[in-house]
Amino acid sequence: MDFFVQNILSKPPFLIGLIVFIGYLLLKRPFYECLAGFLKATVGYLILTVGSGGLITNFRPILVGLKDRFNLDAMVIDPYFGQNAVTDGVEKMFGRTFGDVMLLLLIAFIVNILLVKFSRFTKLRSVFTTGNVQIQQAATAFWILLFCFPEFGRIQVLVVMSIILGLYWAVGSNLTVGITQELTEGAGFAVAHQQMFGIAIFAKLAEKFKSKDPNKESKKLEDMELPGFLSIFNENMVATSILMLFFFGIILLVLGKDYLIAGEFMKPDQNFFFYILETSLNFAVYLAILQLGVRTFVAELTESFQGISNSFLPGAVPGIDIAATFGFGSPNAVTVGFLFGALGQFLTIALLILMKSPTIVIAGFIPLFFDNAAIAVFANNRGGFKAACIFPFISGVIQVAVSAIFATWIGMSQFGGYLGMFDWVTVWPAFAVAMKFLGYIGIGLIIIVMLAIPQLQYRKNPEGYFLITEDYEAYAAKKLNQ
Ligand code: ASC
Repeated sequence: MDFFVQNILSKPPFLIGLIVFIGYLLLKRPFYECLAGFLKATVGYLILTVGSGGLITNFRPILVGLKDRFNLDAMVIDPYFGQNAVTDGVEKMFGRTFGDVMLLLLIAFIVNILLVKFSRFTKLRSVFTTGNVQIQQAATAFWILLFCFPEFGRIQVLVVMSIILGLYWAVGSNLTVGITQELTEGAGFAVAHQQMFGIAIFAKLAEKFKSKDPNKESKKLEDMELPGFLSIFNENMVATSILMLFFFGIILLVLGKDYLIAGEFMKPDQNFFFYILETSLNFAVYLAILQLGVRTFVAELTESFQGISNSFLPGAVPGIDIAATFGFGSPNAVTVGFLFGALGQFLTIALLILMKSPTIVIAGFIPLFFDNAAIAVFANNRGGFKAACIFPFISGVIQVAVSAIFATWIGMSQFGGYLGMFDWVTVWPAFAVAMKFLGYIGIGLIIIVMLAIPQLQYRKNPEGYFLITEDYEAYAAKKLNQ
């Protein structure tokens, strides 16, 4: 069990590879094709993680550098900082450690598969495969639970966490099935990450930006043809490079050459201008790698998963990393979302400082980029350009403001970090309030609301609900005929 969880369940590239392998076996493909599918899926996913990991390791220290540079006593909002804060603080605050993460992951995976197996009743269609983020989420949920129920013993913690986290994973990723199928035109996956409620809500709100007049489509980013010299922004790689040069250029200038050399970001004999140029352009490099990874594995996953959905999980799709959506829709939406998210976050941080908030927040790269870029991708797809600017901005404000308030309330801020991703500044604080003030009734309420969400989704569109995963073309044709 430990072996399976350590090496496969918590390592999405291998889990997805295994799923592809089994899918092809079930489709009765020859063994060498199954093997080739496994390799392409795993290598593709590993390429994606080179892209997203490269972005994270290159740009996170730069943002966090602002904290040291100005000697701020601040909390970083980032899943890894959040996890460290839990590890460090949970013992001091509650005198406890959480050793059951791997067990929890296994229970969650089995429960998730069962919930999807009985989709006739549960209306759940997605299996969460992103174990690396489940580990971070389990850590934060453990803290929240102990904050609400300090008297809980090991078994109680495990039971309540399995139920609430398991429901969050299953219901959250199920919420993204429809919008992701529409974005990818039936690629056959959903999102399993940390902003599932966020993208579902913003995609819904983005519809308000649609023009009522069917002849006047709301402009999407990919439809915009900028004139004159601005036309260079039509090309994604150029647009990303210029905008990031501007964005990180300013931050690196603010940090200053001396700080960067002292912090070993930059070599003493390096030219400052070329250092800024290279660092900023690396953003476009890693984004291109990420998109190559998506292209490599998604086709394999789409095809092979039919083996699984034809036989024992009808109507199901795998839930995968949010970064996979960055290979679809407008590539410029990713950049636009990041920048407007940053605007929202930085303005709110400035407000915290001005208002002398007891907790100051430092922007972390992961919430800044992966949440807000995704929100823009989905908002652009549903509502066009304006939605892709406004919603990431709002998200940025919420990420900072609620993290500051919530992490202070539950006592995590003093340990330097909070997860900070969109669902963890909206859905989970709401869970915490319900459990802290209503106790067991709060737990009951959470369960009822979560179970009701897929039922309500189903009721809104009983004919299309499973058709969208089983036969996307038939679904799209039906929708066009309406
Ligand atoms: C996260 C997290 C990561 C990234 C990655 C994005 O939340 O912990 O490592 O986002 O999953 O591709």
